[in-house]
Amino acid sequence: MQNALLETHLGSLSLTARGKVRDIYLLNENELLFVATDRISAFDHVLGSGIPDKGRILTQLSLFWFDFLRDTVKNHVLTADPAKFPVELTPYLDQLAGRSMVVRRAQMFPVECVVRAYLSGSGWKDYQATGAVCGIALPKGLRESDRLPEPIFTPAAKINTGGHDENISFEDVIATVGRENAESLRRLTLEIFEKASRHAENRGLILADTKFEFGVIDGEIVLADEVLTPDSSRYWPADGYAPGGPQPSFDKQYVRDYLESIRWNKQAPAPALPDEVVERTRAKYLEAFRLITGRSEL
Ligand code: Q0Z
Repeated sequence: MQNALLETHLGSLSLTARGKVRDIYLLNENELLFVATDRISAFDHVLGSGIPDKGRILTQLSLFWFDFLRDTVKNHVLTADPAKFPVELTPYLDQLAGRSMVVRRAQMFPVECVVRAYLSGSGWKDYQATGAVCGIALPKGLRESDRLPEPIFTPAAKINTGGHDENISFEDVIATVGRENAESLRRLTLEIFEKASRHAENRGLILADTKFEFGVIDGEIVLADEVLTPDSSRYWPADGYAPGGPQPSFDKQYVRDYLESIRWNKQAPAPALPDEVVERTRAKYLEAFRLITGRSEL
């Protein structure tokens, strides 16, 4: 097995954004390099160990979904073929191959386009407090992880540096991006989700919710960032789905169980993971990749 890649080092290229697990570099005025590292987060912290191949697996999953959705929405991908990367990247192709894409720089909407088909996470919290999620009233008597009558658009505002995104109403989205964009973002989010969740269901996976990020390139709305990965989505195994409580995470359950077992206080520094937890978690990411793409090789 390869070692995990925890940090990228791309010489003089300038880092535009560093997320918990992804790094974005500026290539030129119109192009960015989007890199998925092998870092893994849990309980809002990046852990001391990475998961070998996680970045490659998630990048190949995003590419699968961009292609799956190509007739529904334009996207930001220019190429994921290292042979077509700009020459400045040649010294770093070993680090980058399989885990990175050259993407078109978009004017990003400052709205997280979340869609939920099941009641979980902050949606469940909001529902318990108010009977609604993002101002959308829901039937009474729903339990945690229940399926909703239909998928709902539950946007969130990005909070910089660490903080959780804040659920906002559709009226708030309109105030931020204008009515026409807000309606386009909602329509695209629900249409993409419908296609993807049907595919997931056919493969034995429940897509409980996911988050899309859109931007504008040449006046057109494009799907950007990562798409429908386990990091941006809640996938649950359909087998064993049992509403009335939280569902086990498809990918991170061994990690969470380990962190609970050692009674980590969820304050930095986050612990490293034992080899067995790393290996089992890697196997779950590979299983998700195989189920979704039907391919067994990256
Ligand atoms: C996405 C993010 C990440 C930290 C900027 N095509 C694009 N054009 C312009 N900006 C972005 C994209 Cl994808 C963009 N993010 C979110 C991703 C690390 C933050 F990998 N920030």
